[in-house]
Amino acid sequence: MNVSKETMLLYVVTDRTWLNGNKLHEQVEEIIKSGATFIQLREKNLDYDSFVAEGKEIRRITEKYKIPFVINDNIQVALTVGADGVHVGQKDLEAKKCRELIGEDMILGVSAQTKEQALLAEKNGADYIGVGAVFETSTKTDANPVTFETLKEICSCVSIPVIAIGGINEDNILKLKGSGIDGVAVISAVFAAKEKEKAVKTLLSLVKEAVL
Ligand code: TZP
Ligand code: MG
Repeated sequence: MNVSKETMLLYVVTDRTWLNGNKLHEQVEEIIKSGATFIQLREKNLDYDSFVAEGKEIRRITEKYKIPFVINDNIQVALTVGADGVHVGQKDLEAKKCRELIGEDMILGVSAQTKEQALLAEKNGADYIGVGAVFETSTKTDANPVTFETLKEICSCVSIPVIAIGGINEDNILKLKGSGIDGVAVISAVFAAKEKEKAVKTLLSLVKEAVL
């Protein structure tokens, strides 16, 4: 499935760390209403049934607002909840195998840290590439750093959309200008923010400048 470049602008990845007793799907709805263009459900510690239950709630909301919705790593959950696709990293199931399992119509996102990985992912059926960590992040402790030069190189060598991830916030997002990215993926810049609506609106207006 082709993903349109406009939907890649502000890709928000979920995290329960800062929920403070609130419901994840309610926060996701607020984030979408404020302008997020893409949602990824990323759960590292939930059991299968809870993962599916959360996935179904977020499917309902993303459907209502017509926002693409993918599941991190877990194809079984993606298929069960009727998500639009899956996102996998270099240590997860390889892109080629994922594409075989999900078919042609679902979205396949792949993380890449090098030009070679990005080209291979594109060849094997990825619809977009996530590149990072472009800045220092404490959200993913095992993230490998990716330089601006590598990000730029990846953007110029693949023809599918590229989004940057890792430590991106309103203070550094414009440093990505000129790299050729189509959007940014963020976790803490939105989920750790006290005023999520404000955070999303600010990031969305800045990313429009960063992709020019
Ligand atoms: N992959 C590379 S960095 C990262 C992931 C999932 C974490 C991004 O989180 P944050 O809070 O936006 O730095
Ligand atoms: Mg993964």
